[in-house]
Amino acid sequence: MGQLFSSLWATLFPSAHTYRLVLVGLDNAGKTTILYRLHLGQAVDTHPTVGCNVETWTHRNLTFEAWDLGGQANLRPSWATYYSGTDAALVVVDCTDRARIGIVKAEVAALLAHDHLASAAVLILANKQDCPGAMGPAELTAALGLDAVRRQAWHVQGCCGLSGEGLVEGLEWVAQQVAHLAPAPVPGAA
Ligand code: G3D
Repeated sequence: MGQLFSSLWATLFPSAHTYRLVLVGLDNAGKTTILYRLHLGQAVDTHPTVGCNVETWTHRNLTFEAWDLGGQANLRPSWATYYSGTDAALVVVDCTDRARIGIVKAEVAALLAHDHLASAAVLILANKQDCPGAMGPAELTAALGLDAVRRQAWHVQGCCGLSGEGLVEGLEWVAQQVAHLAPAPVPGAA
């Protein structure tokens, strides 16, 4: 899987552009597990911001900023700093955590309403699909009310952070959405 991701990054995200991705979700959603599974290496920076830690991961021409969405509305203004210039937002959801799905819905609604994310692609990673009773992508789509979302391109991808299943498919969708950002190669250029 590690080898797969190493070669995949270069194909999916051409180096002519620096891609900025944010990865968010409630605590315990599986963000850290997924970042390690993607073989991005160690976090290069951790900066405490008001009420939470923002971790930065870089790999080639990709930058990931990752943090917990805590359900505290007073923290949201500080996230604007990190949303600025974002090409894609990846939201990790623990699909076994039905008790907090209302909080996830409110957080996703706030994220989608953010002006700095108006043109970002939004990938919802429906994580922990290996667990019995986990919400599947269709159930999660309904629970988050995504069918009403028109402003952004969005996609719900079932995945398992532990095995990596579904992550390639999710990233392929992101890559398709942001493909227009890399300048087209000049014909005949070396
Ligand atoms: P976070 O970074 O979003 O807070 P973590 O979440 O990546 O720390 O993951 C929280 C817990 O969920 C971890 O378990 C991790 O192993 C588990 N987890 C992450 N993804 C999956 C998955 O797809 N399936 C299953 N079954 N578990 C997953 P621990 O026990 O270490 O707290």
